[in-house]
Formats: sequence, structure tokens, C-alpha cells
Amino acid sequence: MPRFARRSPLSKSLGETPMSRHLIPMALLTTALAACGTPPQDLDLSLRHASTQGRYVVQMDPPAARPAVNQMHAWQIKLSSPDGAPVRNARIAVDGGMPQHGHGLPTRPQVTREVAEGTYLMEGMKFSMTGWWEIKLAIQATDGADTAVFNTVIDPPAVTR
Ligand SMILES: [Cu+2]
Repeated sequence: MPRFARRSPLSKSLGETPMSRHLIPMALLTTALAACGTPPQDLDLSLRHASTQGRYVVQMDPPAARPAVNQMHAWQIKLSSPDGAPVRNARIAVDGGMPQHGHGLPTRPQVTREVAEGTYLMEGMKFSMTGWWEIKLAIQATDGADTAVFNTVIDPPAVTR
């Protein structure tokens, strides 16, 4: 039991040593929290770009309603060749996480089917907190293996009355 545990709240509020011992950790914690919630200014938020090695053009279509924290939702992925032809029969694996927090996705999203030529359904997506998330795709298709990374920022819910 820490020795100051028996002291009255009054003696703590007078700024005696036991209280001031907490000041430095609290300051560090505050700084860490501020850094957590701020995505980099130059983050590429484009939802359509070439895959890492340029084999494909990948377009991510988010759900019509902005994904809210802790809500399962689905995206569509449109895969085409650099000249714009839909890429059929691809296998796409999904990974991701929060680079600033060092954790992955809370679920294991799957690309379940090709809903139209070159358009794939990614189900089981969930963001468990606000902030910067990376979505990483590993693509296997006729023109070879490639990867693509997208960034998305989940905003805190709007204040409502
Ligand atoms: Cu996080």
C-alpha cells in the first residue's frame, strides 16, 4: 500500500510530494494521446491509384454511409489493368491496421466474390477507433502479384443534441 493512500484528499490538494510525483507521467500521457489522434498532414487519402509495382489500377469504393466506429461494413474494390480493362478472377487478401498505434485490424475482412467484371466485394471490415487506418491489399491475378495500400481517416462522431 503506498504510504500516501491514507492521507486525506485535502492534504493531497495542497501539492505535497505524493501528488507531484504523478505530474510527470501525466504530462507524458497527455502528449502521447495528442500524437495518437493526429494523422500526418501529407497523408495520401486517394481511393484510386496504381498498385505498388504498377501492374493494376485499384479503386476502393467505401460504403455509401461513412463507416462509423465499431460498425461492420463492406467496400467494393475495382481492379483494372493500367489501360483500363477490368481484371477478372483475382484473389485479393486484406490486411491493415493503425500505423500510429501499432495494431492491426480488429476483424479479418475477406474479399468474398466478384460482383461484376473486375469489381470485388470486401466484407467484414470494421474500424475499432477513430484516426488513421491503413488498408493493405495483396492481389493475385493474371498479370502477377502486386500490393496496394490505402489510407482512411475515421472521424469522431459529430456532436449531436
Ligand atoms: Cu488504434
